[in-house]
Amino acid sequence: MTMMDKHTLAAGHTKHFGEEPTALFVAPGRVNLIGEHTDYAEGFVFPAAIDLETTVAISPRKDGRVVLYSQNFNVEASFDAAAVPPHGTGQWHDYPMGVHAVLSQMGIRVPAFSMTIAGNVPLGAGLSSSASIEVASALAMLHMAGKRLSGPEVARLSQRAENEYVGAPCGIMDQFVSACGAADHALLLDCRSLEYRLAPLPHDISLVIINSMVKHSHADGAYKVRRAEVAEGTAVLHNLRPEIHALRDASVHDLEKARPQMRDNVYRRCRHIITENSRTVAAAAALDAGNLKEMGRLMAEAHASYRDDFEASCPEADLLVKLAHEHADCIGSRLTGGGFGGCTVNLVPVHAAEAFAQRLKEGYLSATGIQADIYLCKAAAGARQV
Ligand code: GAF
Repeated sequence: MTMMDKHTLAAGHTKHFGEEPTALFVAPGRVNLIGEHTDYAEGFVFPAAIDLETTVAISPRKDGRVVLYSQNFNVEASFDAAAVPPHGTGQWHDYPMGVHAVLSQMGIRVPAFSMTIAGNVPLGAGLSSSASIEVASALAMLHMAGKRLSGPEVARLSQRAENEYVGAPCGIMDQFVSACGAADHALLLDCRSLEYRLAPLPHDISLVIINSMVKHSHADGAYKVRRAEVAEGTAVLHNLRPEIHALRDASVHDLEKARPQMRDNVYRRCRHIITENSRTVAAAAALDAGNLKEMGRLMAEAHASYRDDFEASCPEADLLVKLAHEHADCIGSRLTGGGFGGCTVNLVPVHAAEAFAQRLKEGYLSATGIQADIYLCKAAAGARQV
């Protein structure tokens, strides 16, 4: 967060509530380099936090209310702190209120407060705007309650808010990297043990994120259907070999043996996840070894698997990846995030990033009539007080 943003947020809070904030927090969005839909299957993911973020300002109140103000939308929502609605209502404030509800289930009482939320993570673009709102609000509310939790604990409670309150059945990846990411690093996370390690990203590589402008939503059908298909396939494999509890315990060989007992689409969803887990671990190793060519190859393979086996891409994202691969400076390109729209992530040398983005923007516009938004990002630090 720049000093300027910090002052703008604090000034906006003071203007709206007539009280200066007592603390400010920031939580980043994320881009996933590889490892898609593997998190809820207890597999591996390799995302990075990015320098698009949600910022939150907070101050105490004396009237027993929780009042939330969205600076982006210039709207306010107000609740009795002792009687928070038990479920989300499909509105913007579900994310912070979900965090409030989960904290209270955890026995953490948050005294009444005013909160201003602002941010520049594009909504519904697959860059985890919701996770960044949850994580930033969680830090602010914990501060208000005088409690400290670890990054992984903040991630867990934020995921619970999204699953149980918002009603979106996401895994842990987005909240985890928003809470625990580090500047100039990607994060390899084992979603079973929640053990993780940071992998340095080369300084001369830019994360070029291109928004297809096709909107996606986690709470809608397709993501849930994929989760159900993965659960169905896992159950078949478990029947065959009881030591298989999640797809990371299965090999492609196991899957071939189980194939006659699986619906074809379920078989292909499982094949995506089993192979994606191997690619994700291999991609982190390739980056460690400085082998960008191998990293790019794995990203291309991951995109093809996401498109053909998992069927979670869309023609617009496929076109963006194809245009990227035609460019000499492209190291790797794939659709990132939950799928069915959103953004592609492209690894491009810093010196070529602007020209690469411009070329893709033009090619995409002439083929689809759509103006893509471009974000030239860096891997950023995880959530923190500022
Ligand atoms: C969304 C979800 F929120 C994540 O948990 C993850 O499953 C991702 O889609 C797909 O990899 O971002």
